[in-house]
Amino acid sequence: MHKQRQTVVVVGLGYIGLPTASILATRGHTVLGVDVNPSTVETINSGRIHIVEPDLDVLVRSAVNSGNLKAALAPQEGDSFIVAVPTPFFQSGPDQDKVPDLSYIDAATRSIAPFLREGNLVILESTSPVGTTERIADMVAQLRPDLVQVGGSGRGQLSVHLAHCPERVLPGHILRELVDNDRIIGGITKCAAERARDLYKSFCNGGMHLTDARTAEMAKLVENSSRDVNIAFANELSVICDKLSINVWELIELANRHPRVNILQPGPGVGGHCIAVDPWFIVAAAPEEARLIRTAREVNDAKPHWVLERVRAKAERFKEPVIGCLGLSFKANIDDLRESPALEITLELIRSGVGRVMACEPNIVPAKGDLPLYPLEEVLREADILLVLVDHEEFREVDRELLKEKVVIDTRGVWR
Ligand code: SAJ
Repeated sequence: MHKQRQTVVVVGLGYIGLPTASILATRGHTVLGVDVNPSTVETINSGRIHIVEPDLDVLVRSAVNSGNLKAALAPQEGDSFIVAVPTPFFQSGPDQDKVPDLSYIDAATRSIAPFLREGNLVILESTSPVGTTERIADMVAQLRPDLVQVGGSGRGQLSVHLAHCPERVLPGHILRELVDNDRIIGGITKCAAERARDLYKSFCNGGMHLTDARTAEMAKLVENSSRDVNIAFANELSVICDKLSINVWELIELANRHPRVNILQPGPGVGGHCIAVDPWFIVAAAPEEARLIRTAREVNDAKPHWVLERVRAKAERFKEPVIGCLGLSFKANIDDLRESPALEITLELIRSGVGRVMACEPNIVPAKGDLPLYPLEEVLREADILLVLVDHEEFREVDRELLKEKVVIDTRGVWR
């Protein structure tokens, strides 16, 4: 029987690893958080955070103050290990297809391998292509042959338990969703899944759904692909409606009055590290079969270019256009710029010299040398064209009187 209070090593202290490590620590586990970035480690050990997420600062401070959470550059021995590192993609092959980059997972596996003991639990939380948990098992078996037990059948079995438990929290609501969301737990063995479930039960109130590792891996990819396909539908509608002079926001609101219709919201494109990435893992695994999933990605990836064309067309009316870009993050009320279409559009406007660009991002403190950021009031005063790229609260509250003389391109329907 495993211990209720464990020593847990969490590898990767980003948007998933840090909240998970902190909540485990506040539930009485002894947690070592590991990150390759020395400044991240230092920040966390001083009880502060390096990312923006509501209430995370309070949680991390209390976890560090309790003495249960420490950050370090390298792992140590423990009872359980949670891997929460990025899984980006890179372009490869003659068609420049997007294929998953497992180098962070491989590096994390290599870093924990020397510290593994018989009976340990290793959980992969990073969103991963199907087969990654098995790949970790193979790597551990290679790096630590002493952990492979040869059974009666002559086949080797790892004496470390491995499971995939994909994170499913929504940035901006991570702490609530970490506790309330159901979890899918896929074990390489049934025992591994049960062990992982027992650990998650110490902080998660949601249902625990046990399966095998491959199904859990695919479930996570499918969840995000489903959202991507639905957003692509909304984005395609917005382009069609523009052509037909129909207000897409009103249209969607009306269509959604149907009891079985639930259309999502169009935007300038799909950003973030998850929805714009994960569907490619399915496409890479089944390129011939994943036709709808690939097309949805292409529709969403094309949306920033469509927005840029609209801005260029409007800018032509001005001799020296000033373009106010409202929002840079990939979605509302966060600071996360990963795969952000808003940032992509803003940088392209600057690069192509369409006009003078004034970017405003209320969630980011401007650093010297970076893209210059302007206060909202200044942008509202000086810009000829106001391009809404993110539906931040601050923008919703803008006095509509201030927009009267402006050309407005509202990709989020904030001022509809
Ligand atoms: N978006 C739209 N229209 C919409 C909804 C979203 O354009 O109607 C855009 C957003 O602006 C953003 C992108 O899509 O650019 C993604 O945002 P999101 O809020 O849909 O999702 P993420 O990336 O913040 O988090 C997703 C979540 N997955 C699902 O909802 C299925 C979350 O639960 C996952 O944990 C997360 O991906 C992840 O880490 O995989």
